[in-house]
Amino acid sequence: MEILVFGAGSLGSLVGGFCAREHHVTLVGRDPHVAAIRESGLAVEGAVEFTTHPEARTTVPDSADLALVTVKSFDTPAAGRALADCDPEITCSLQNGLGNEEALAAQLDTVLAGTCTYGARRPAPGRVECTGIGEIALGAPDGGPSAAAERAVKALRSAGIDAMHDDGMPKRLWRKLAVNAGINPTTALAGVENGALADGPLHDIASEAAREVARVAREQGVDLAESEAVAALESVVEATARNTSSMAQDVEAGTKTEIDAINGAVVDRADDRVPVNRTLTALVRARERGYGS
Ligand code: KPL
Repeated sequence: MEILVFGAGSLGSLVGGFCAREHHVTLVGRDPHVAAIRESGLAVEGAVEFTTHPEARTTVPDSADLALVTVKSFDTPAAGRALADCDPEITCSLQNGLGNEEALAAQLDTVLAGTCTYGARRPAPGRVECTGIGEIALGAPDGGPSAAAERAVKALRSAGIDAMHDDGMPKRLWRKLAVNAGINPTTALAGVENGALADGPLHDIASEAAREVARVAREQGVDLAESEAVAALESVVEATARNTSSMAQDVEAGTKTEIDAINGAVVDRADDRVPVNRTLTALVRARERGYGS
């Protein structure tokens, strides 16, 4: 299969690295990572160790059977426009936040929703570290059976990725949103690793943010209990205790965060009924405005 990974950050590089063991993979990203892969291949380290040689480019190729989108949520509309040129048969979002599938579907035909719990870090150009083996779940964004998801899952599994087709993606996406809405801004504002949310006031803030997300999910017709959202958050905090969340990394690096697609998306749907998400959104946006000052 011709697989295109759009976004050669840590997750895109890891998934692309796995896929390149079985398929023809094009990894679209930025230099110096892309140049280093062209020069010496992509070294996958950590929980699995191998070197692969995906095609690495800064622009999209002419065609692809399956496109995996791994860019930050604020780059999704641009990803959709760039991918429209190569018109992939199936496009799958493996991103944080709400609204990515809609943004891609504005430009592309068959778009799937996806979640990924593999952990990854990019220590240097040309290298990616697998910090935790997880799973990828794919399915139709509105739920229900999907032949495209079956096909994509088969391709990922043949490359050694633990992948599954979920016909209940809306609930899975909202549960993931609850986890990210609790962990990401709280760790980013406090400047701590995920494990610091195991107890105490930071746990209480993150759990309340997750509870609010569950309430909004139910208003949108998705049956997510508050207890389930908090249990999911606590289990991710435990499993990723030594990780620095993506938003904490962004704030530390002074780069744009995904606050709009995570907590901001919850606020957009419920406003004053989600005071914790509203406060976290305002605080992270204020931090972003203060970069460089
Ligand atoms: O998805 C994540 C992120 O950092 O964006 C979690 C699950 C919180 C792991 O760090």
